[in-house]
Amino acid sequence: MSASRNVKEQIARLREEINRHNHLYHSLDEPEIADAEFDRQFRELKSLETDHPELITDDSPTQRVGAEPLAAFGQVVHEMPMLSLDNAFGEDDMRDFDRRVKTRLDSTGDIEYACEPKIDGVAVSLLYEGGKLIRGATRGDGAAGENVTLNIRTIESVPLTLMGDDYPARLEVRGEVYFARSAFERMNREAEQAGQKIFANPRNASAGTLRQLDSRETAKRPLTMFAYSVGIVEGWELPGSHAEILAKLATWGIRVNPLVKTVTGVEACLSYYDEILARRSELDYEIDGVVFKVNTIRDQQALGMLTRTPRWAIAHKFPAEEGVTLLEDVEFQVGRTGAVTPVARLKPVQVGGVTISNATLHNIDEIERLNLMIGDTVIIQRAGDVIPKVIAVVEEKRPKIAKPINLPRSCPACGSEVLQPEGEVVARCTGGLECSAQRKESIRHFASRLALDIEGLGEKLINQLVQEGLIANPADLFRLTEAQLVELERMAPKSANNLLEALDKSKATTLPRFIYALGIQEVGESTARNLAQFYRSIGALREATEESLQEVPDVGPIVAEKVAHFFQQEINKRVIDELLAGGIHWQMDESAADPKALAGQTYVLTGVLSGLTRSEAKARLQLLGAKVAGSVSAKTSYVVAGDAAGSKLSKAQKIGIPILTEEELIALLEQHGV
Ligand code: D41
Repeated sequence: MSASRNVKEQIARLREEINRHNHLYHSLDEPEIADAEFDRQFRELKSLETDHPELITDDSPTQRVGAEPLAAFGQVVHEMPMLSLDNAFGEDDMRDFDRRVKTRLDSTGDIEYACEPKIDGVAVSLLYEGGKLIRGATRGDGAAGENVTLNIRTIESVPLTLMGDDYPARLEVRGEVYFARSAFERMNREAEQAGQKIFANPRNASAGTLRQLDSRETAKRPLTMFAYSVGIVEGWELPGSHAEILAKLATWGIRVNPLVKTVTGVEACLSYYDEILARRSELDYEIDGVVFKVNTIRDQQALGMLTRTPRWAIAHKFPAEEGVTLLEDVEFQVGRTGAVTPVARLKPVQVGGVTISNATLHNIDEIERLNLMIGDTVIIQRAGDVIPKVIAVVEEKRPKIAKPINLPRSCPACGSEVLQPEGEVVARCTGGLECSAQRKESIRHFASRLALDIEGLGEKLINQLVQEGLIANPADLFRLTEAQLVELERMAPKSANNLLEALDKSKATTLPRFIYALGIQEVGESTARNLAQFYRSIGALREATEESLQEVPDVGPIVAEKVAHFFQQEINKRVIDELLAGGIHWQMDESAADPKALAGQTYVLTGVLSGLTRSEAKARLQLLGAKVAGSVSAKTSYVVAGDAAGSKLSKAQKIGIPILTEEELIALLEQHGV
């Protein structure tokens, strides 16, 4: 039966290719092929398997979609207990730890340590037999955890089959499953829009997702994992050091954190800690410290363990970025689309070196969930540079005079009715463009950096212009005169002229920016770009039906409805006509983005980008045929350096790779129409 042998071979070849590209993409962050090519291979495999279901195996990459829901998880008793980590809360603790290690090892020389970021996720154990993933379990209490195999199998960075041919007959990989911050935020945004439950933080989200009884749900959520050690190992002699074990795991396709490093002596550990702390906000995952492990396995064995923690490892924790303070008041702010958002006014408190006096409360449901009252003592959390949030109430400290918090019935800006549609979490002011808050916010959005980028037109000035009745919508901006402007308080003729010039300059824009600037509900920057690519003119977009809109990539029925509705409103039609008549224009190269424009070039993104997310920058570069790699080498064409760029930037400078700023990158992308 040569035909069937042929099919078998074809399936085997496709599986191997798909596994290899999965690994390149998810573990190494260095894709070799475009997503579309990957999807093509995947579809081909799927269709062969549909025609030959007898050839489907458990470890086929098509089998990550989840299975029938379980009634409950089984228990897994860990053959070797999963230990926990002792903590160090400062340099003194770290020096004590190092001293204890040296004394026990009877060593006078500096100790070699393997250093790793401490991922704030969920610890798991993966068991491979004959190179096949046969079981995944949570750590649980260290002695026994839950059998979450079906959920683990959906994680694309976890190989179902190990790569290479020198893996042990039995191998237990231990690691931390987590949510990338970007993926977490996207998921919560989508959940919020769909009126579903949102997670408080990525850690809760990963724990909740791993404990989903319906693995088909888990499959929809992008969990990932970094390995941090091994448990059971049979049929393989361990190498001499922890770092070598991790390096070996990586060769079998297991994802290992690229920031793992070996250093000598406790002072170098402290420098590593400082380095990782400084880079904390640029990482796409949450960490709560760094872990140091005596690198030599023989030394680890000599040191042994206490009841639950090894003597050879320690977690050096970052200072908590949480604070306790009083909730003095809650104000309701009205956004561009009328969303009424509660904001906590706090008694100012220092958290991680920053004074916090406001925190977001998201929506009224969040207030209910927290059971929050004015006058409460609250715990607030500051994560990186995002807006701080209230995470809990200290209910024992609630004063008798604490006041309940109610959604206002009327808009604090315009007095129109505030409505919260059944089943939605967002309450909205019904005043539309009659509402001064919505007007101000929509003009502020129109002028913002990623929209028309009108220099010098900030919040204060917009408030002044709206208050004075000089503008009510974006089109009015372009009718402002010098005579009107100089009448304003604190406006010298020079600044008036600067503003008029900036307005003039902003008229030359791009179609995606213009669409984004309109501030249509649910239309962010990337949707605006998709709409522009699809319709190529504002005229065509204005005429688009809901049906046609749903053919645009990433546009579903909800977004289509909002877009169509927006262009039906008389006021919006008028404003757009006036903007175009007022001289707003752009050039649209007739051809779509050239997928080969940057072919053969490799980009490395580093540091914090502010105007676009990393994944977006990556996607847009890839649309033009560029590769985006995770580390700098002689093959790198350009390094894009955001704020606080670190070692990748210095390496690029050292080997003479050209550096682009974020602005230069955006200009490059726009020049090529993506
Ligand atoms: O990143 C982590 N969360 C992490 C956790 C890490 N990088 N290394 C770890 N190493 C260990 C030992 C030393 C016991 C092998 C760990 C953990 N344990 C751990 N995670 C949860 C409990 C213990």
